[in-house]
Amino acid sequence: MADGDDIVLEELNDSELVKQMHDDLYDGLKDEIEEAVHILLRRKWEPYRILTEALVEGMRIVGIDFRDGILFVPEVLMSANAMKAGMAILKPLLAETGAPRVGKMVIGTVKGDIHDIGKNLVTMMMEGAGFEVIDLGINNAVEKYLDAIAEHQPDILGMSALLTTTMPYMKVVIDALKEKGIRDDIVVLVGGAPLNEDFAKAIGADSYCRDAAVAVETAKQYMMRKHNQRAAG
Ligand code: B1M
Repeated sequence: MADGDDIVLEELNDSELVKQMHDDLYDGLKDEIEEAVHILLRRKWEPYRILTEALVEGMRIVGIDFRDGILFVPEVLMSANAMKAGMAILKPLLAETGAPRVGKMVIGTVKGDIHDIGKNLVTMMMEGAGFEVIDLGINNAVEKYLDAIAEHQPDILGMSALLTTTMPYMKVVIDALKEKGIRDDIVVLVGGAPLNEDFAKAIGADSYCRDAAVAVETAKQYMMRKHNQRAAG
C-alpha cells in the first residue's frame, strides 16, 4: 500500500522504513504504522527492536515538537493512536515467552493524568517477562490503588505520571499505604518522563524506573530478593 506521497513502504530498506515510520507517527498515520510494523516483522526484526527504534523513538520526536508548540493536542492524539496500533500488533509477540509467572503487579497512571502509552509499554514488557499485571488504566485516585491491592495482593505496585503537576500524587498513594500499615508488604516502583531517582527517594518509593526494560529488570531483582528471603526464613 502507498501512503499520501505514493511511497511504497515495502520497497524501502530497513533504515528508510524506520525513518518513514517516524514521519508517519508524526503525521498520525495509523494504517501506515501498522503496515510498517508487519513489514519489519516479516524481515525478522525482534518485536522489542521495532518497539524501541521505530515507535518509541518516533514518539520522542513528536514530544519535542509538542513541547515547542509546533504540534498540538489533537495532532499528538493522532500520533498516540498510531503508536498504540503498532503496539497492539507487538503486544502478543512480546508476551509470547511462555515464562512461568514470576510475580504480580498492579499498575496505573495517577489521578489527573491521562498519559498511558508508557504505562502500557511497561505492562506489555512485564507480561512478556512472565509477570501477571493488573492494569488500572489512567487517572487513578488513591482508593483505586488501595482497592486493587486489597483484591489482588500484588508483589509490586507500579505508578506512572507524565506531568510535573501529577507526579506529587504518587506520594499521596505511598503515604496512604503507610497509614494502612501495608507499605512494607509491597514494592513500589515509579516511572514517567519527569521523574528521577531523587524524586522517587523523596516520596518513599522503592525504585525509579527510567524505562520499561529497567522496570522489568528492577521488578525481577525485587522478586529474586523476596524468594531468597523466603528461602532463608
Ligand atoms: Co502530554 N505532555 N499533555 N499528551 N505528552 C507531555 C508529558 C509533555 C512533556 C509534552 C511537552 O511539553 N514536551 C508535557 C508535560 C510537561 C510537564 O508536566 N512538565 C505534556 C502536557 C503539558 C500535556 C497537557 C497538559 C497538554 C494540554 O492539554 N495543554 C495534556 C495533559 C492531559 C492530562 O494528562 N491531564 C497532555 C495531553 C497529551 C495527549 C492526550 C495529547 C497525549 C497522551 C496520549 C496517551 O497517552 N494516550 C500526550 C502525549 C502523547 C505526550 C508526549 C508527547 C509523549 C508521551 C509518551 O507517550 N511518550 C509527552 C512528551 C514526552 O514525554 N517527551 C507529553 C512515549 C512513552 C513510551 O514514554 O510515557 O515516558 P513515557 O514512558 C516510558 C518511561 O517514562 C517509563 O517507561 C516508559 C516506556 O519506556 N515509564 C514507567 C512510564 N511510566 C512508568 C511506570 C513504571 C515504570 C516506568 O512503573 C513501574
